[in-house]
Amino acid sequence: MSSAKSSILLIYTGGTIGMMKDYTSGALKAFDFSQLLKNIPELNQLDCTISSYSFERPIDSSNMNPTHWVAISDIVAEKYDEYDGFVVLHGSDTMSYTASALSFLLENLGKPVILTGSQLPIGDLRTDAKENLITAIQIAALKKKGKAVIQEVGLYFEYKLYRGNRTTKINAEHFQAFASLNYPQLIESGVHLTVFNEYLLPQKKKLGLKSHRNMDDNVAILKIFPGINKNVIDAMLGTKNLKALVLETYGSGNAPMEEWFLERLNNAIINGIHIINVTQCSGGAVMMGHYETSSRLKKMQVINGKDITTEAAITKAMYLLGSGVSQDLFKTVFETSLRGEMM
Ligand code: ASN
Repeated sequence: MSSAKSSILLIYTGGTIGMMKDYTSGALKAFDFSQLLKNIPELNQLDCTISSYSFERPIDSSNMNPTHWVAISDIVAEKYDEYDGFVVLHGSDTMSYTASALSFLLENLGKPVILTGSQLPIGDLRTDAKENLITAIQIAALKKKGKAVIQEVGLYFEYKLYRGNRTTKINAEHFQAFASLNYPQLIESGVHLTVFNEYLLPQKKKLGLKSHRNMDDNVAILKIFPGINKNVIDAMLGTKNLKALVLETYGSGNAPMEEWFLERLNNAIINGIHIINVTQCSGGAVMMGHYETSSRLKKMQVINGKDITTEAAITKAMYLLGSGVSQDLFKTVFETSLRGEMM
């Protein structure tokens, strides 16, 4: 850490982390965020200054949508020069989607934006909120030779910092609620914080932050299953204004070889719908052409999602469509890693 204290902005959006138990009634209620330091005196021991900003109406993350993502990104962009790092408190349910979306919206990010939350409310005796919050702040405050150690969107949960756009929520019960199956952790919190420098996104040189504001929601996700029928495919591909479809396929990107299925996908592509092949496995990558069951997909110009998560794929599609990338370039740009989201 450099000698100058880091200044951190906590952005509170809602989720379980921000709730306190009212011990008289036993009910969970939203926590008054202006009282944060009073309720968590441990924060005073951190070697940084902490300010907070709260959504006017904190939400359960199931209610998150692209408008909220842009709102969070706007706050970071607006306050970018004032703070050394940002911690976003967020419900865990859709945290991986928000982390992925923010990674695309915040281009050339040179400071940490760390999302965290908890499985139990901050006021619960056995809460995981305090450790997650305190360590997320410490990580956001980390500096080396005056420069931020983390210069990307991260997600901190249960002793691990992950690249945000590589994560997925894997458990609704365990404190270890997230996994990053296709990319190693960036930091592990034990007695010390161990930073795995080789896995961090490279330090930004002189490029300034470029924040984006457009996400196009004319997208969909379709998880295929044995027995999927024509009506389902037709309904999905016939969705009004559909521009991109994330197709969750089997294993390394495989799908049924039935003619009616392939023909429908091919027609959709000819009609300008981008189809992105991602695997429905939790880990591993799409390898189109590896099996016969994916060769036709490759030939008809289905986009290779490689090892991207579904969360990153859908938000990347929204971002690219919103950024106005041309129809011809969409496939090439999608298949390129923009923020370390894919191999
Ligand atoms: N439903 C909550 C949310 O995502 C779950 C949590 O935060 N643990 O907002």
